[in-house]
Amino acid sequence: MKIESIEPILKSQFAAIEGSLNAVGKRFALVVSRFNAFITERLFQSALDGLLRSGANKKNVSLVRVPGAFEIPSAARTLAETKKYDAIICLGCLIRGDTAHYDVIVNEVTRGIGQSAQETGVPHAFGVLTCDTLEQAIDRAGLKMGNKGFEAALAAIEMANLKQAVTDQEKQKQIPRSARNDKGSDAKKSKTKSVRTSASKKRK
Ligand code: INI
Repeated sequence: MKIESIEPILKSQFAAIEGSLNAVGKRFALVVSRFNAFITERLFQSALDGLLRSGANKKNVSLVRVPGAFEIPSAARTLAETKKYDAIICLGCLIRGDTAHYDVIVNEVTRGIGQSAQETGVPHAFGVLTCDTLEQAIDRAGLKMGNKGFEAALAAIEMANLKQAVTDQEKQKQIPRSARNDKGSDAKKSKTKSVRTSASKKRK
């Protein structure tokens, strides 16, 4: 009951800028690690499926393979710096073993991907599984928990479109209102007003 009464208020009072899930014309790079390839291949297939089903063209999708999750951030950064891509999709699989290797790598991978996104301004989707067991990884690569590769692809599309929407809006703000090309602008209104004024003057 409460949710029903809140929803219309939220919709009417908060105009949000959001990225669409339309990938037409967008360019993507996928960085996929080979370690735990049994899992990462499934993440990759599903991410590609998500991109193509959203309208991306295969020609606009690049695939880069790296040895392990640790290598994902530097490859992602190299790709982002080319400025040839609207978003980078990072796919890997870290499974906690008996050694401390997982713990050392996991933070570095997360931080590195985030840092690359923030410093280059190119959206990066985080599709790196961080699991305690192989079973958990399988569940997140197409079984009980969906497929994180697909989710990462959709996040990348949305963020690429969000970036474009914000950039377009800012560009529009730089243009004086009178020169803007939008319907119902002040320019049109003032023109109508001045015509009316001169017409009414003639009548007088
Ligand atoms: N790489 C992974 O992608 N997942 C793992 O679970 C993993 N573990 O646990 O060791 C892993 N290690 C390799 C690492 O990413 C680097 O490729 C390696 O250390 C060489 O730099």
